[in-house]
Amino acid sequence: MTYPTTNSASDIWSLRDVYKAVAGNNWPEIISYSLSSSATTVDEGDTFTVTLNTTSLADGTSVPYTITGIDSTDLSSGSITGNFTITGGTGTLSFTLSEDQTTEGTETLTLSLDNGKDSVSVTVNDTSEDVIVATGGTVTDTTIGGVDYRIHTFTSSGTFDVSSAPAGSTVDALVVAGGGGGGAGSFAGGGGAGGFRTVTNFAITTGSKTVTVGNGGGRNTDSGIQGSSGSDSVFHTITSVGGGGGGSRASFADSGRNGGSGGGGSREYGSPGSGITGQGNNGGSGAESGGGGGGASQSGGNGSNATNPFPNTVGFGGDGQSSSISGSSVTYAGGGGGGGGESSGAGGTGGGGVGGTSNSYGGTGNAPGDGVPNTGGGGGGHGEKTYGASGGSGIVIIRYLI
Ligand SMILES: [Ca+2]
Ligand SMILES: [Ca+2]
Repeated sequence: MTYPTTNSASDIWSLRDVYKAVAGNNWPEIISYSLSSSATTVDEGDTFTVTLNTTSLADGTSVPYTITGIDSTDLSSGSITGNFTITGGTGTLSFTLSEDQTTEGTETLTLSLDNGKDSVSVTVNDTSEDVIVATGGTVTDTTIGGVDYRIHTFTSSGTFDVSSAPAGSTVDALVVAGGGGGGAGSFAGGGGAGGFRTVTNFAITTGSKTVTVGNGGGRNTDSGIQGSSGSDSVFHTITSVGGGGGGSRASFADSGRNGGSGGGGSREYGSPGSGITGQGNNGGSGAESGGGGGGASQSGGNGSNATNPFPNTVGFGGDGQSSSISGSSVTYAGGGGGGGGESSGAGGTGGGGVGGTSNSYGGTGNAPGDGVPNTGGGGGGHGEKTYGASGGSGIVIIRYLI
């Protein structure tokens, strides 16, 4: 038995020294194992490495490990079980998390040596979730009430192409058709708003879905025909009907057209166009002045019977309906105002154009206002024997959870 020489206070024997002194050349090596990770938190898709530092292990030694807390589908490279191979006392393994498009919540991955000597844990953020993947329109992401949405806004026709839709996927959608044009000639009817429809939790599957954004009814320069109706807007199986054109001056054209919302009747007691329940409302009746076009939440106002002063109360355009599908409240689908003499019908909230006035009856001959583009607002009816204003184009907005 050989005792090591001690020469200073710092040269104190360790337990190992004592053991080695007692056991001589037969003492068992004490092997240490220490695991470390290149990251403590990773996202799905990230790669990290785990290093095993050892003492007293020969090159080529295999040290088995097992990962718990995730399963094999969570890794796109690397294995749930396997071995570190030791070189110069160290073994290193690399792991990449799968972008699995599965909603799992945060997970904790723990790699443990099978010999129980050490383990290391890594937090995995659930950054690849079970969501719809789609293209089309203008895409924006927003948080509404703490919930994350992706929004596709179509201001012109296109397609909504769904490349991935997990089972049970749904979308919300707003579909607003083009507004009707106003009637032409003196004291004409306002155009009806485009049909306004919303759907929530609408089931969606993969594939290309048609999106049509209806145009507004065009400017009408012929008082012998009614204002042009707006065109329908479509999302997949959901159709909103274009707004009805306003009645024009001629007795055979003085009725408002039917539509999503109906057009207003013209002077000389033109009858109003009918709206479609669930999409809009009726226009107002014509009297001595024009009726307003119907809006999504309100019928158009009736024209006035007054002839002295002649006529200065005119049918207003019916108000539209607000939607917060985009994350902020926006009003769509207001009716166009009727045309009058001194005054004219106001456009309905939601893009309805104001009616025009006449310079023959105390007015100043103001031109009627067009429906605002991408609101589905109806155009105003004219007070003069000129033209009825155009309806506004529609819009389609689709959103879903991300
Ligand atoms: Ca995962
Ligand atoms: Ca995931």
